[in-house]
Amino acid sequence: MTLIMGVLNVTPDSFSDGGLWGDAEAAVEHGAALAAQGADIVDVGGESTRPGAARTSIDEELSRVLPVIAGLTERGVTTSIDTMRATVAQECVAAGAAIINDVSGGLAEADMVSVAASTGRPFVAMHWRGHSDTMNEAAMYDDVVAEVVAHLSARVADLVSRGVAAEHIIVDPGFGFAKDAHHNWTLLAGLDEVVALGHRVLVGASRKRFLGELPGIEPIPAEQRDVATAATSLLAAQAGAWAVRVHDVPSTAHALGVFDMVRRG
Ligand code: PMM
Repeated sequence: MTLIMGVLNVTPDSFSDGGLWGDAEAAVEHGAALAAQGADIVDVGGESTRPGAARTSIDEELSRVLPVIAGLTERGVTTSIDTMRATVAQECVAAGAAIINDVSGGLAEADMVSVAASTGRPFVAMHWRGHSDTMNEAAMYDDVVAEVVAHLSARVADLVSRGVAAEHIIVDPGFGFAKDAHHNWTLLAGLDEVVALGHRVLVGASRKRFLGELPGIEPIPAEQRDVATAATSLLAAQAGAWAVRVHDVPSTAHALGVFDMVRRG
C-alpha cells in the first residue's frame, strides 16, 4: 500500500501553505491533524523551494523546524525533515526525525551524505538541478524520463560509494524542480521507469503548477488542486510508488483507498 507523507511547511513563503503554520505550536497541531487524517509520515520543512525562492539562513531554518520535529515526535508522529543542510538534518534526527528528505539528494552540501550514512536514516534523494533561484533555466531535456532516471541512478551509486546503505535510499523524480508542465506530465506517465530502479519511490506532485493548467479548464489556484493531486496519487500508486507527499491528506487517502479496493478485486 502506498504511504502518505503529509506536507508541513513551517515557512512564510511556500507556494501553497506558506505562512499558515508560523509558530511551532500551530505547526505541531497541524502535523498531528495530518497524522490523524491518515498521514503515515509528516514532512517538516523550514525553507521554501518554490521557483525563484531565496535561501533561508541556517539559524532561521533550525529555529523553525526543530521544535516542530520535537513536538511531533513527542506525540508519536513519524516525521521526515525536508532540508538541504547537513546540520539541520543531523539536529532533527537527534530530535526524532525518522527520515531525511533532501531535495538536492546530497548535492547542495557534501556533508549531508555523511549525515545520512552515519545516522542510518532513510534518505530521500530527489532529482535536482540547482537551487530555486535558477532552476527554471535548467528545465531542458531531450528525454526527461531517461535523464531523470540516469541522474537518480548516478546519485544512488554516489551515495552508496560514500556509505549510505542502498536499502535506505528513497528516490524522487522531483516534480516541478527544473521542469516545465510538459516535463512533469511526461515524467508522471513514465513513473514506472523510476520505480524500475528498484528503490522506494516518493512522488511529490501535490498542488504543483502543472496540475492547475489543464486544457479546457480555467487556471486552478494552488489551494484548489487537491482533486488533481489525488488523481496523481492514484497514478503514483498504480506505478508502484512507495509514498506520495501531499498537502491534503483526506483526498489522497480516498483515492488510495479506491486503488486498494480495485487491486483487491
Ligand atoms: N517538493 C517540495 C518540497 N519538498 N520533497 C520531495 N522529496 N519531493 C518534492 O517533490 C518536494 C519536496 C515543494 O513543494 P512544497 O512547497 O509544497 O513543499
